[in-house]
Amino acid sequence: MEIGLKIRGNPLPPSLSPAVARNSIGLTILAVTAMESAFWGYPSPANPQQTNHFPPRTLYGGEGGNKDGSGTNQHPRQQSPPWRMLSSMPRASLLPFALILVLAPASAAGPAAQQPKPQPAQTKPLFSEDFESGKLDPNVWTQQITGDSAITVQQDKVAHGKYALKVSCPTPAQRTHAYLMAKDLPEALRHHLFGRAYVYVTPGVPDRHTIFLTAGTTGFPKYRYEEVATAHNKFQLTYVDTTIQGPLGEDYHAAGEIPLNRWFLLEWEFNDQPDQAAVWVDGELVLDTPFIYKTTSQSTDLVGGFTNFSLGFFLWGAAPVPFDIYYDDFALDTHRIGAVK
Ligand SMILES: [Ca+2]
Repeated sequence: MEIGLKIRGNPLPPSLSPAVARNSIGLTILAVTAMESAFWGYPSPANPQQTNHFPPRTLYGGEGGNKDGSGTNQHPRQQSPPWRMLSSMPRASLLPFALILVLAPASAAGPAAQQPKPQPAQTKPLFSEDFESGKLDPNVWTQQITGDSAITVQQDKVAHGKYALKVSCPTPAQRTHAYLMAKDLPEALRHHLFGRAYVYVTPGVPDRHTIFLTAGTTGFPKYRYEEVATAHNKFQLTYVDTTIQGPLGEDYHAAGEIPLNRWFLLEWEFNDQPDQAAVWVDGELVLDTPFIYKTTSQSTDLVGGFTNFSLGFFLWGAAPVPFDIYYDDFALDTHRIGAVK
């Protein structure tokens, strides 16, 4: 304690971090104890086997003395216990040596202690597209467009940076689509994935079932997939199998409301084991639902692996008025990605 107070009373060397200081105080006490031990010959914590010059039971007085309890035959040192004597002159004389022992390793550790801790690297999502190249990489994206629908990378309306994607339905239409499609998704996303995109819908969405994005198998438009869609201005989460004839293997659930004429943060979760999907808007959960194949009650591996992704719009019914949807900062990963940081 005495040494510790002295260290605290003086400015610590810059290299002496709090952790090093704590260790130094401990080492100081240990060093003084060891020196006391060497000097007076009683065991130190570092060397409990050390031979004592005096019988151990008499070191601190309590059980020392004659058999008759008079205590008159104690060794002169025992009459004044060594730790009491060391608390005055001997301990003070040992202090410089103890400080040398303590501060030398602390100084040697200085440069290492000054080095800042390595910060964890910013983890980039497994798949991401911010459109900042100003164009679409044909090695990543293919396009599926019908009618007058269009896909452009533009600068008029962006969530972040200089560019964002625009998909448009410029004239009243029916059963049309404009999809940006990626294939060969990373293996880690094959059965369970999370997505994030900034979305701007204007002036509104068709009242009919309109898909924003899907994750599913190859074979568009005949494929199995989960989707984030809208119908009647609500969000709709759907499992669909368009590979079969007759009634589609479809399970859909709706909730919430599509924000219009402003950027919003759209997040989604697609799970195929078991089948389930969720959607968040601006960080708030809108809908979280399982999917069950209606004819067989199967509820896992309905898709059979997410290998392809579609982003844009797919209109099942009629669009009585034109509409545009902008996307920016699209990303996929194995966990929720959250807002752009
Ligand atoms: Ca951007």
